[in-house]
Amino acid sequence: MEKNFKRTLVTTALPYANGPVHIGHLAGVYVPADIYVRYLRLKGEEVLFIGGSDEHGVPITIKAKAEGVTPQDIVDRYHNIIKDSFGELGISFDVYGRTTSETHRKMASDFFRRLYDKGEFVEKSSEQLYDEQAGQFLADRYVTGTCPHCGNEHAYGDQCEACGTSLNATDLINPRSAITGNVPVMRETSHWYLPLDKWEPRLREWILEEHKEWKPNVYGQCKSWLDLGLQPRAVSRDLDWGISVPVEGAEGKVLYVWFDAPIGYISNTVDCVGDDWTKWWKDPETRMLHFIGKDNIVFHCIVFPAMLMADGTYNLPDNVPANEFLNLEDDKISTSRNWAVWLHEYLRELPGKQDTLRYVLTANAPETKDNNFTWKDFQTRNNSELVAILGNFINRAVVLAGKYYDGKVPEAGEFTDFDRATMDEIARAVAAVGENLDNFKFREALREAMNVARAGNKYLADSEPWKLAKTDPERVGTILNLALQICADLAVVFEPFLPFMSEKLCRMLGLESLGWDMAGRFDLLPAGRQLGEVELLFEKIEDSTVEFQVNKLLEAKKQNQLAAWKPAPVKENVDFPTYEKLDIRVGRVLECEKVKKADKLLRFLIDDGMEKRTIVSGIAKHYAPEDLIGKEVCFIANFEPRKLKGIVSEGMILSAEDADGRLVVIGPQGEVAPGSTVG
Ligand code: B3M
Ligand code: ZN
Repeated sequence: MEKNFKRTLVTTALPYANGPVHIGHLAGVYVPADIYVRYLRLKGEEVLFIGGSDEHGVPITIKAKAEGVTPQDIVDRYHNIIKDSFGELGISFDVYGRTTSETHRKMASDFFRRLYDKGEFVEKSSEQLYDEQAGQFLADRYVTGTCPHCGNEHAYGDQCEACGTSLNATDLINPRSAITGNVPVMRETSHWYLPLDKWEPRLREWILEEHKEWKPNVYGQCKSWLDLGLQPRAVSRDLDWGISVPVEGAEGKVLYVWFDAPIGYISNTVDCVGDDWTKWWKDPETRMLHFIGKDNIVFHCIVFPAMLMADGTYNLPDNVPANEFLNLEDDKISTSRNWAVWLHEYLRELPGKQDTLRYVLTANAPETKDNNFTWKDFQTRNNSELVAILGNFINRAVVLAGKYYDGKVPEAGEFTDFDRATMDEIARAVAAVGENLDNFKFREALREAMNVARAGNKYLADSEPWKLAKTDPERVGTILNLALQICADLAVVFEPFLPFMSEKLCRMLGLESLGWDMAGRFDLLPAGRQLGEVELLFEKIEDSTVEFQVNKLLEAKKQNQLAAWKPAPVKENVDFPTYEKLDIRVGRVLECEKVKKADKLLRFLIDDGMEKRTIVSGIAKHYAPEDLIGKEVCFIANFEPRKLKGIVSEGMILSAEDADGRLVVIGPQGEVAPGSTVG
């Protein structure tokens, strides 16, 4: 529905403060939201950008238990890490709050109480999963089991991450306690339920009829949930971490984290603007957007809107531009497996490279489907796009102005058709940037912004002002004037994407403030303006940087494999005569070489005490042949000969395999004559 709005409220999912944020969070939510907000600000629109940490819920208590500290310790630690790293990446929140604040406790508690007093909840007793050893009820992530929809064996009690279905703990097949691993028992408890079924007709109308413009991935998910039929959802839990249910006799019960967390958007607004908050939440002329990842769609499109409908005085979101997931080096990002690029570590290890990360994550944004981040691609995009196109063009324009015009903006003469064609292409690309941003198409918007730089680069390369300095100085002035105007356009169009670069560029060009209406103009810099000092905008990323990062990931993978490794189970018993049949001996390696066209195989010539025998062994990946020559090895002497790559192998060399899959050849610890038997 097209409406005219006066202002926009932008919220971003509140990350659980049980760990730092990683590139998956950034690409899915925070970078696109920040780009959008910066764009609106450049357009002079009234906008409020809300972020904060989600500090309740089971993920926090599980982490606290694992570390033997309090949940408060956990959220204090991670809230600060997350907040600081967002700030350093230039995510320009107007407020970054937390759901353990007093404002929030009161806001969420009052919200519940209002709905309670209006009779919007249904109180129901039911049998819930209970861990007798831990002495507590199990809900949400305290319980894992098999998803009834897709069969994933590691589904959580609130959601299956494999198929995205939102679940109740009692839906799980073969449930297990995440605290003790025990099979839970059923125990009676009572909770308050929000009857989503009551709101289903309105939700259907509102989403399926009135918001056909939502992204297909969001609209499609909503439709399939609505088509399955909505059930009442419990909004309280038996837990000791959270906001107490404000009803007499509800001791030991807290608000369900997904009830309180979205209210966090409201309380953080209050913390930011005080009494003015109602304008942002209740004035129909305010537009509300939720930026989230795909696993949060149901809560933002169905549960939270139903809460807002039940209250009846709030606006509903106008759009929920949710993204899909980002993978890392072709593997699912995973906090528990440490398969992630953590923002706070990135900022420490690649200082000053915020814009490169913002650029790469936007260029690969998982907007319509899951996407992949690789360090190689990160390097390529930095070196051949940011350095070679954007940085190179700006640097050339400014350096040439330094060389021929003492660092001043030259006077422009008559523009030629060639100049005009460049201007037209830039005006087209700038308009396309805006249009794509309006439609939450950030990748395409970035590509078009880059096209402005491409056009500039091509303009300088084709017009070759350095060749005209002697013969046609006036033309040189025109070319450089236009090139510098294009630089000013770049400062504007890239501000939402690469704010650090844009700020430096503004300093170089003497631009004091930016507005979106400046983009695509060619009169932003007056002739005669003295340019500032030339600053380096982007640096090449060396192979060693990429190698360091890739090795770090490989190390994480190795640690995981080691942690998961278990020795193979012992095989069935054999009796002594069977054992005796095996003839194991010591041999000395006389020759050892790689087998041609077989990258795993080594050919050995072994002195077995009587004669020389050839053995082919699959350990080429683990040894350099020359390192084995002269060594004593153990081998099975009566192993049936077999042909490998055309070579007859007369035996088998023994080696051990460790958790890494590394093979280590087995030999005697002391000196032994070749041919000695082993047993
Ligand atoms: N903390 C889930 C998540 O981080 C949750 C989002 C809350 S948004 C109100 O994926
Ligand atoms: Zn599932």
